[in-house]
Amino acid sequence: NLDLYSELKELIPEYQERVKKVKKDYGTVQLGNTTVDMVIGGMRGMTALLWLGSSVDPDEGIRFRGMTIPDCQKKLPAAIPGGEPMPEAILWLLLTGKIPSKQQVDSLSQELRSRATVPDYAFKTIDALPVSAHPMTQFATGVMALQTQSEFQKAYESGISKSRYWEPTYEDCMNLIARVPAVAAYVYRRIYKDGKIIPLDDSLDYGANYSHMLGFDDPKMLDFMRLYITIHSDHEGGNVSSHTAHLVASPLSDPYLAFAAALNGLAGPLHGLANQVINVGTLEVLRWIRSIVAEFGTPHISTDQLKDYVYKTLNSGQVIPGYGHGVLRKTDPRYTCQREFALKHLPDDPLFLLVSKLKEVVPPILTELGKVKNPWPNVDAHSGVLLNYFGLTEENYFTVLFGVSRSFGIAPQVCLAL
Ligand code: FCX
Repeated sequence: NLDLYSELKELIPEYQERVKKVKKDYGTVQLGNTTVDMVIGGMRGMTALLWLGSSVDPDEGIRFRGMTIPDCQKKLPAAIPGGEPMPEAILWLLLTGKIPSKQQVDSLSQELRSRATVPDYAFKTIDALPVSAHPMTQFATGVMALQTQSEFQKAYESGISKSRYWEPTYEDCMNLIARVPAVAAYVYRRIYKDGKIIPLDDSLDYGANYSHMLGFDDPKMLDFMRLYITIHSDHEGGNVSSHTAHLVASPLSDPYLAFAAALNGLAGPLHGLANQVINVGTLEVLRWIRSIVAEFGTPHISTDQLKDYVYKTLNSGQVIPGYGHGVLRKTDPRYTCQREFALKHLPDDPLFLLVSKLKEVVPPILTELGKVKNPWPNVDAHSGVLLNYFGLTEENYFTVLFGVSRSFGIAPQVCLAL
């Protein structure tokens, strides 16, 4: 099938049968013991959700439908020869479990463009907020305004059968995914570029268009945006944003409501003991790196100076941003692929060199503390510096990029929910 809907129309009834059978045959099988730590840790380490799109192994990191990030980079279609996987391809993979062809991805690209028109009142709703409102507040408000277009809500009111819930849910997911970049770009341009809006370009794919609407047309940035959206799309179900979407969708709140709720989780301050992944770390990392440069007046800092700064941060009672993880116990593969991207495209960037040096300096110091379960870098240790290199320097906006990406990971949960 060239289009995703036809593909799903074949797959979903089979999937629904399979889950029913698993429930019938294995419904009483125990999956583990619940400990006090797990409960206090916010279900940490507890097998508690059916999560189809992705899984996170403590040592290996993320797999999307069984595929590692390097697998995705090798096997998923790219927009340019040797380029990064396209977000359209990860969406196809997340929903179907199959690797799409370039033709299928191009047709999905076109379909998303055809659904991308945002009603004017969504922009006006954002305009009702002060420009000083946090970008995530403006973004979530725009998403709530889009909710008025929910197909699921209409279909439910007209009495659709349960086995067909997925169809209007799919419509909502596709419209939502198609429209969020324009809403997110509007927020960026409104806050940082005097409201000068850049319209969607009909010749560009999803990731490239988002970058273009933000105002960044460097071909390397377009490809970085494709990679960024792909690797941030999903991270199993225990993290705040994914978990929130799953929870809010469970009483049949439509995908817009579920996604807006997820964004509000994503926008929260640093996670305490409760959970594993939200992206506020990115913002902290870039600020921290800038503070190092400000302290020494240059990004070219000796290893000893850097060690001193790391100790100074720890001694002032702060964590080292971009290091550690609630689940992972090795270097985050989302960090590694961004490092490889930087090595290929900006090997001499001073802030990238500083990030590389930190990777040598920080883990031994965190290990020395004796309590940090994972001294290695996570996804957030890198993305801010790459975005900064391409000119997207407004760190308050970074969580919105993560939010756009997370709309992808939510789709399989809500479309395939029973
Ligand atoms: N720097 C200093 N101390 C750290 C640390 C770090 N980077 N990471 C963990 N620790 C400390 C904890 O604060 C805790 O100390 P305490 O017992 O005195 O409270 C101890 O080590 C044990 O914590 P641990 O079990 O290893 O880690 P948690 O699961 O509790 O927390 C996070 C995981 C990610 C919250 C933690 O490692 C951290 O704060 N990291 C820095 C912030 C960051 O990078 N956030 C981004 C996370 C994520 F990858 C993402 O957004 O995707």
